[in-house]
Amino acid sequence: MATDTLASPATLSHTKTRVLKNFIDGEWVDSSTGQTFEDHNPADTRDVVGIFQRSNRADVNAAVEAAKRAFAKWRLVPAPRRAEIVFRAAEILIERKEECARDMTREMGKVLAETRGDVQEAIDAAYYNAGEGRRLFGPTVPSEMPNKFAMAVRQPIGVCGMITPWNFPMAIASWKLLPAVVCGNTCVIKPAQDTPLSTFNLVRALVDAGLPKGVINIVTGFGAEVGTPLAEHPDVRAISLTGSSVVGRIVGGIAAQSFKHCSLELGGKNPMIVLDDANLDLAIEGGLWGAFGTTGQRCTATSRIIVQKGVYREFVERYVDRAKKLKVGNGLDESVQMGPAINAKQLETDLSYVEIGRNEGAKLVCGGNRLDKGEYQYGWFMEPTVFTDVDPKMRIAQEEIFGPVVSIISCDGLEDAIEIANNIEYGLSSALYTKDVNKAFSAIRDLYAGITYINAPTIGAEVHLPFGGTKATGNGHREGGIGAIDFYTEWKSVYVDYSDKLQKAQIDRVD
Ligand code: UN1
Repeated sequence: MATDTLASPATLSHTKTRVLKNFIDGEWVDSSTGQTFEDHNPADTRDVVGIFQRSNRADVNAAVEAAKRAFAKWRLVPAPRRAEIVFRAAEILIERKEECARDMTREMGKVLAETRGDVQEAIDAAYYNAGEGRRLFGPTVPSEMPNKFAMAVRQPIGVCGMITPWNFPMAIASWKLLPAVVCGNTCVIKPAQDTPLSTFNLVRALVDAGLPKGVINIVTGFGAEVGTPLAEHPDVRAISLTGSSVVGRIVGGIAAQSFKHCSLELGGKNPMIVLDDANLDLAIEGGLWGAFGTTGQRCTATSRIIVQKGVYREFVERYVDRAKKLKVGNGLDESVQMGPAINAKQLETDLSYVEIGRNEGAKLVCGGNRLDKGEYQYGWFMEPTVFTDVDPKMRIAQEEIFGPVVSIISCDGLEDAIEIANNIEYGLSSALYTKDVNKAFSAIRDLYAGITYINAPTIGAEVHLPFGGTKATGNGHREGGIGAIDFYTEWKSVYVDYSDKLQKAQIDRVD
């Protein structure tokens, strides 16, 4: 088994087992524990995609130390120069898009078209943030005083810790790392243990583009052993997590102890409303993509479809008919439409909700079973699953499942639909299908969520608009676009008095 180094950047292979060490201060280093863990292909668990370091607090400390040293120099590199490295990384990722996508399908399971999209999202984020290197705008305002200049500049925060999920292994890492480094911060990232390889592929592109040592460090391992020490470390000044609301509560609590900047992107239970006047073909197409794309493993996945009574029956009939025909399998096969669950535990959760839904009295009209025969025998597959006649209060309509299980709920009209949509713990994404512009704009105003789509499903956010949600979906920060720049910088207000005398603000008024 070959151990990867930066000297062999372009030799991604799709059959070998990669052995990857931690990446600290530009060097590949073993974990201080001497232990490793395996990353398995969820479509075929016999395939070991990689062997990674099972790290602990000592490794986190070493990485934070390296990031701290690197920060002393990196913060002084002009932002446009920092951004040029990110721009070059985008060009490198374009060249490596196909191999990165194949690596990602192998470690994460989603179909190739989607992993190409995930890599593309990192490319988009790189171009966007590279552009920000020449902006990083701050206000310059007139002073109340004569001969005095007033402005505010953005300054980097220092060492930032990132904890990323497995469902968008490269895109979400890019949402965090790229604005952070363009703003002049240095980073320690802990990728999800199910999908670390894609983070290495992203960081490899940045290093090949010229990123200096210590600016981004990777420490692999498990939440309690790596994530917690990272969130606790006093020299980590900002922490950004994408994960479950349960983990968010823990990380947020830890971060508060040392007054870290803390950005939490957490769960969702995203509604798609279909009104009587909707283009049903479009709504069915969108509902299938929203619910079963990425095997339902998006925080933005469409997990509740709220359909007005007049079209309910037709929608259900046609939707279920299509859902039954979706081709499930290994995402490396281009004809497959839905891949496996990420791991045994997630599949178990998905199947447990099938039971919960049944027991609650919802009607199981499609799927519900594990697929484990023939081509499926070595993977974590299940059928696309649809419940109808779901009461909005049922657990299957309230709790995030993160799998291919969708609940269809009927409603009387827009007002009723919005009430159902909002009556939930989360507020990430939402969608409405209608041809009525008045209804569309009312829903844009009244759906209490961070994202609303009109005539498109709940997934498909672009990198230059804010991404995040309300209520238990987060703590008010937004990723993407300028929100990320806000998170990774601190304001410094600057007053330059060139009057040559003491001018007392609010007191020496010029009338
Ligand atoms: C997620 O839902 O976990 O908006 C991230 C989307 C993707 C990102 C999703 N661009 O569907």
